[in-house]
Formats: sequence, C-alpha cells, structure tokens
Amino acid sequence: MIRKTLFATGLLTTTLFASTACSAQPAAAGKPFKETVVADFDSPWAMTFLPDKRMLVTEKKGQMLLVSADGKSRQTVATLTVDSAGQGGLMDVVLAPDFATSQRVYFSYSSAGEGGKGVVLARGRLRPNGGGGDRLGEIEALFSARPFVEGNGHYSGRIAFSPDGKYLFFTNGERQKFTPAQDPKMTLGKVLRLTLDGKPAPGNPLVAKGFAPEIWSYGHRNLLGIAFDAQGNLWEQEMGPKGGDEVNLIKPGLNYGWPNASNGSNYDGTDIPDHKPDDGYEPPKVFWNPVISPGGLMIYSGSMFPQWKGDAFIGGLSSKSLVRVDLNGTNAAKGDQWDMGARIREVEQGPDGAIWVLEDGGDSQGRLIKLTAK
Ligand SMILES: [Ca+2]
Ligand SMILES: [Ca+2]
Repeated sequence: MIRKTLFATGLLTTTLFASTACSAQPAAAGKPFKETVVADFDSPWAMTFLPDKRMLVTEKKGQMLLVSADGKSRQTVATLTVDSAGQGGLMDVVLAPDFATSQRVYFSYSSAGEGGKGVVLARGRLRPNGGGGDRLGEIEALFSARPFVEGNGHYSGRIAFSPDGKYLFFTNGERQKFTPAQDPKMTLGKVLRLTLDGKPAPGNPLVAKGFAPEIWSYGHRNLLGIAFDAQGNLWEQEMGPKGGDEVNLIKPGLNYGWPNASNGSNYDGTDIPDHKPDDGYEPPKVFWNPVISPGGLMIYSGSMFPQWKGDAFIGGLSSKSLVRVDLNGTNAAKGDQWDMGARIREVEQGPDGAIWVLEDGGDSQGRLIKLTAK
C-alpha cells in the first residue's frame, strides 16, 4: 500500500535516485529504533558486556572502565601504559570464552619499543578488589606485532575467539606502510590465529610456504572489526584507501590483495587495480565507494530486532553512521545506513538484544547510546 502511494506521487523515482547517489542509503523515514544516551566517555574505543550486564569500556588514553548496567556509575579497573598518539591507544576488550570461571579479559593496545611502535595483545583477570570494587590484575602481554615501525596509524588490534573457544584471532594493520601486508615474515596487514596464550596456533595454513606461523590470512590494510557468525563463518571489515572499504569473508591462507588490489584508489590520486576474477586475490563480499570508514563490527544474534538476526552491524567513522550488512550464509549485501550525527567507533549487542554504539569523540563527547525497538 505504501509502495503504491509512492508510485502515485512519483516519490519512488526520487527515492531510487537518492539511493543510487548515496550508495545504499535507503531513504527510510526516520530510524527503526529508539536512541537513549546512557553515558559518555573520553575517546572510547571498545566495549563488551559482562554476564551480569555490566560493561567494560576502553578509553584510548589507557583507562579500562567497569560501568554499571544503567550507565550511571563507573570505576577504573586498570590504567594501562599505552602509546596513545594518533590512532594508537588502549583498543579492544573482549571476555575470554571461559570468563565465568577464569575471569580473564583480553585486550589490545599500542606500545612504543625497539624500531618504533606496534600493537600488543594482553590479558588480565577481573576480580573483586577487597574494598567493594573490582580490579584487572595479573596483567600479561601475550603477543606483539612484528616488526615495530614508525608512525601512529593502522594498528587495527581487534580480537575474536573461535566458536569452540580454543583459538584467538587478532588483527594486525599494515601501519600505513602498504607492502608489509604481502610480506610473509611480518605480522602486519594480517589476520592472525593464536592460542589463548598468544602463541602461534597449531595448523596455521601458510607455514609450509614460509610465512610467519601466526598468519591465517594476508593482504589486509586496517582491520577494525572481526567476528564469527552463528554458522562459524569469520567476517572482517577493513578501512580501504580513498574508496574501497571492505567486508571480507576470511578463509585460511587466502590473500585479500592489499596493496596490489583495491576497489578504491590511493589518496594521492594514483589508481590501485580493482579486484577482478582470477587475479589471485580474494575480493570483498561488500565494498563502499565513497567510504563509510568502518570502526567496529558486530554480528547480531538477538531477538529484539528479529528482522536483523544474523546480520552484521558496522560503526561508521567518517560517514557518522550505523551500517547494516545483510549476511546470508557466505553471501553479503548492503542493507541500511543510518545517519547517527557522530563518528561511531564501536557496535555491541546488549544482553537483552538491544544494539549499543559508542561514539568516537574526546572530552566526554564519546557517548554510549542504546538502540531499542520502537
Ligand atoms: Ca566489543
Ligand atoms: Ca582501484
């Protein structure tokens, strides 16, 4: 009925034109969710929910905060020494698969050291501190990207656990140096598969070809999201250059093309050959041109928004949007792109199936917003 009315008034034509120009931005009237501001933070980067519905939130400068379920109170559970210049800082935070018994929390941060800077994977245990609070103790660094290089960009540092809880996937960005993504000895520009102790996982696919033993896939740029879907497929998003942001289905041993193939072009205007069949590089399942600048990835499994079950949600930084990607088995297609009015860094699913987003702003301008069904 609505469709018919649109036809009658000619609005549908306008909608179609707008949709083409904006690259999958449907001209839906209003958003299909209610937004509630729950708290605000100083340059938050990542969050995750505890089984008791409280949240861990990381702030770029090194604070890990434990926030009450209603967002009204918070405590600092760790102040970490990080290198927070540029895109660096305290980054991802994810609970161990056996958190209920181990209290282990995995996190990532950038650090300075010999040769420059790099991203580090670490863990600690979140336990009561005696005086009523909680504290992240027994902190240990497990793995560092190789090599450390100069510069403050493209650390990546996202963490995901395999569905069986045995392995940890860790993303290492190419540090804005391009060619390391194709270098078999460097972990930069790669998806890594590690044991829960941060060691190379046994059976990684490229060892026989002379690659570093941690490497699962390569040819990546800046991987700011990685997550398994309910079928066990591993999805990854990465920031492309000028144009060419990607959602990739990650399979062991494959080369995803950076910097030799991209559907975008370099910022200096020079072209990069697009992905094409039989070029030896795995093409993205979805790409954006112009870009969305993907900052965080969540695959929805809740019941509050049943129409989106199994779909991927992406926080858009420069696009200031929340992006939905239709996942259907191993296929993906653009879904919605909602204007959020601020850079979105992180997307998370809450215990009741609500969708939570963290804005990217500093000076307490990084708001935590809960999205619920209307
Ligand atoms: Ca998260
Ligand atoms: Ca290109």
